[in-house]
Parts: sequence; C-alpha cells; structure tokens
Amino acid sequence: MKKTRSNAVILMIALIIGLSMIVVFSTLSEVELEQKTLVTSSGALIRTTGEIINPIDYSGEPLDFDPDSFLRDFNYGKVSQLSDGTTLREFTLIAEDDKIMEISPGIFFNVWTYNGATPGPTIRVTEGDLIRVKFINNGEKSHTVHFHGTHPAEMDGVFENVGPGGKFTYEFVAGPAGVHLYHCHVAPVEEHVSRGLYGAFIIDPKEGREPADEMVMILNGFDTDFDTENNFYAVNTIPFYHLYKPIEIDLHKLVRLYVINILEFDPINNFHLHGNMFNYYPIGTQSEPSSFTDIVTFSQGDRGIIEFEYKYPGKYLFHAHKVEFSEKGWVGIFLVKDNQEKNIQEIKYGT
Ligand SMILES: [Cu+2]
Repeated sequence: MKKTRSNAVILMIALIIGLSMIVVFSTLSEVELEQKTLVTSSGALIRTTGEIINPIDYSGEPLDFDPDSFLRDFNYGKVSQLSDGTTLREFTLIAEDDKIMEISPGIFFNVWTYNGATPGPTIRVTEGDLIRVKFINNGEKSHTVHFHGTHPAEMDGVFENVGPGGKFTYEFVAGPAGVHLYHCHVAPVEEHVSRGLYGAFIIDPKEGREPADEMVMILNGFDTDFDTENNFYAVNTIPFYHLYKPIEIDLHKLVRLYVINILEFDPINNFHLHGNMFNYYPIGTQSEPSSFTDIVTFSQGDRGIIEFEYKYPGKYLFHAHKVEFSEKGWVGIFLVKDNQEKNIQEIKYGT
C-alpha cells in the first residue's frame, strides 16, 4: 500500500515536471517566434528565418549612398575624338578601403570603394570606343580594376597589382556590346569584392538600342559579421530601399534593366518580376532574347538585360525568389503610373 502511494507521488511529480517543461518550451518558441516576426509599414507580417534587420522605412536622415540617384546614373566619361575618328572616353577610378558607410539605418560597415561608393560609377561606352581609365589607389591595400569584356592581357587588372598610393592606366577598345562589370582582382578576391570594389560596365552596340527607361541593378550583399555568410542582401547596396521608395515607371513604356549579380558567398541569386513577363538577353551580347520569362537565375558575376513593359497600373514586387535573400533586403516595388490617363484628365479638367 505504502509502495503504491509513493509510486503515485513519483508519477505526480514527473507529471508536474513534464507539464512545466512543455510550458517552458512553448513559451520559448513563442519568444523565438516573436523575434523572427516583423511588422512592415503596411501592417503585413513577415516571419523571417533569422538575422533580418528590416529598417521599416527610410523616412529618416538620408544614408551615405542614394540608390535613387545611382539607379539611372550613367557615366559616359570625358569624350574626345582621335584623328582617325575613334571616340576616346576617359574615366578616373579611385580606390579607397577605409570608408565607414551606413548600409542600413543604424548599421555601419567598412566598405571598400571606387570613387567613394559601392557600387562604383556605372561606366558606359559604345562598342569600338577607345577607353582610358586612370586608376589611383588611395587605399592601404593593393587593388586593381579588372574589366569583363575583350582586351589585351596586360589590361586585365589581374597580375599588375597596384599598391597603396600607386597608379595604373587601363586602355583598350571596348567590346563586345553588352552588360559587363568591373571589379578588383587582388587576392583574396572574395574579400575585395564582397567589401564593395565593383561597378557596372555597359557597352552599347554601335547601332544603339530601342529607347527605354534604363536602370542599373547590381545585386549585392554584405557579410557584416565576417563569417563568410551575407547578413544583408540588396539591389544597389541598401536593403529594402525600393520596398519603401518604389521605382516609378510609366504604363506601356519599355523598361530596360541592366542586372549584374556580384553577390559573394552564396552560389546563386535570382530576379523575379511580379504581374508580368520579360525578355531576357544573357550578358546582353545577342540582339535576340534567350527567353520570355518572369524569373532568371544568376551565378556569381553573371548578368544580363531584362526588358518589359506593364499593361496595368499599380504596385508590383520584384525580388529574389530565393526567399531568404528577399527577407533580408533584396526586394523592391515598381510603381506603374498611368501618366497618359493623368494627361487626359489634365486636358479634360484642367487639373
Ligand atoms: Cu582590391
């Protein structure tokens, strides 16, 4: 009888301990869940996989880098004509590696830059132009400029490291037409690239392309805790920026995106467009698109031209379909505006 009673007591104690464990664990998972759930400015819930830091909005002080001005900013260089009729385009790129940049509200990171920014300036030329890039290394480490595209070996920016305070002039005939890139090629290249030493290099075909609303989108990210995994993902450096400051485009107007994936550490990245399909031109070297799609996947250094126009006005997301990346910043909105409708109303009502 005594033994049965003591067994019942032990069972009761075990039950109490078990129940309290369940309570503790369920409370923990709720806390964890809370940490991984954010409310956006629109009130929508985003449950994340981890270390997301969503700034919620960009209404505060402007950051060091302005994605709005970078988006449609093309640098054509100082232009002159040689005696044989060739167009010479001259550029200057200055590398630095001591800049502390606010890459998201309240998040400061030591970026390495060309001309004080990451990405560096978008260099835009025409096929057949002679391009001359004066490179100055104002950093404390060796750096170079390695251009993609065709050029002589000694202009490749790989073996001729430029030390601190050093200079080098890259000169070659631009080709082929397409969307290329430039980046530092000093070892460890992974570090020099992931810190920010890269930019877009667009070579237009001699005959030009159809007029369009053109933009550069460099898919990048930052490993802010140096564990060879990115903590932030973005289009043009600032995570979530175009989610809160949508890119305005016109209804029925051709949009052309020069998209470059420079992301380190992650083997793939991608671009997905909502409510529409686009023509995709890999590397932009062929005049015919390779596909009519709503998603394209890039490996590192991969890039291409995306062309589309919208049939209906409104807000449309564009983002990495690798959801982890979009939840950590690589997401934006196109705001498609019916300006024709507005113009008609202006004529009709004089507003
Ligand atoms: Cu470098």
